Amino acid sequence: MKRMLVLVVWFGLSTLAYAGVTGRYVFYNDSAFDQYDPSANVWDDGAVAPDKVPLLPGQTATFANYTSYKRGINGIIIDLFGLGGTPIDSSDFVFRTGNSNDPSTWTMAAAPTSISIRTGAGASGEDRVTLIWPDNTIQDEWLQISILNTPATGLPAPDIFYFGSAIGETGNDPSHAMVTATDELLVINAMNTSGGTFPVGIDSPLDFDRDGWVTPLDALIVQGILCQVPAVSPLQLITVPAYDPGSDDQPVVPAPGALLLGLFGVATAAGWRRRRRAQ
Ligand SMILES: [Ca+2]
Ligand SMILES: [Ca+2]
Ligand SMILES: [Ca+2]
Repeated sequence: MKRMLVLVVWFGLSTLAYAGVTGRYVFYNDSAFDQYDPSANVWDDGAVAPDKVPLLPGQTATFANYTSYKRGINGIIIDLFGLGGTPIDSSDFVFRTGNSNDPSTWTMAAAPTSISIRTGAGASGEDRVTLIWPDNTIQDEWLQISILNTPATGLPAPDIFYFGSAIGETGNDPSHAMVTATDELLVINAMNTSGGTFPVGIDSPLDFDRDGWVTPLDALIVQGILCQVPAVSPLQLITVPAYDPGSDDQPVVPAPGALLLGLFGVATAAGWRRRRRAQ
């Protein structure tokens, strides 16, 4: 009985790690919104794509999960709390790239060239981790990011999310992410309607070089994709695997259940000790 109680306490407390991921963002590194600064620093915050959200386990991709940036995916920002105190490096992550529904078959991606932490710089004061890849090393495919449960991250279990890249895609058809002449026409027609080039915000679906303007250069980016030989394979609107408690490649387990279990274990152990003393 005593051993069982100890086990319950240990299991409950071991899952009580006070750490978690509160933000997962893609940003346009070295864009106009980043002051054209290729390094990781506070400017990156202004280049976070406000209209993009991570694809999470069990979900099917939409235009909200991939970017059209001409440099591909070159910057990811993660907000975490409860970091373990040791430096985070590439061994705290697994990166895979692919374009199918089965990420276990994807290719291991190159580690970021830069992993940096800004303490307290997260959206609500968490620590902000910035990952930077060279331009166009991850493009026209999906990037899976697994933040591992290591002493450095402090996470109780891995956290997994995805962002995609489809350079030159306007998201004009929700049923696919194919870059076609229609995407180029949308840019040209918008300029014709405005009487020429015009300024846009960071969430414009027509500003592929993210210079803050819709110009003929954006139309040329689409044309470049259409003319590539061999042809660029379109990004697939994938459905990624759901949470699987049998795998160690999983998102963070919910804390409330662990908390209750831990408290239950502590209370039961205390009661057991009281009964022992009374005997
Ligand atoms: Ca930057
Ligand atoms: Ca399209
Ligand atoms: Ca532009």
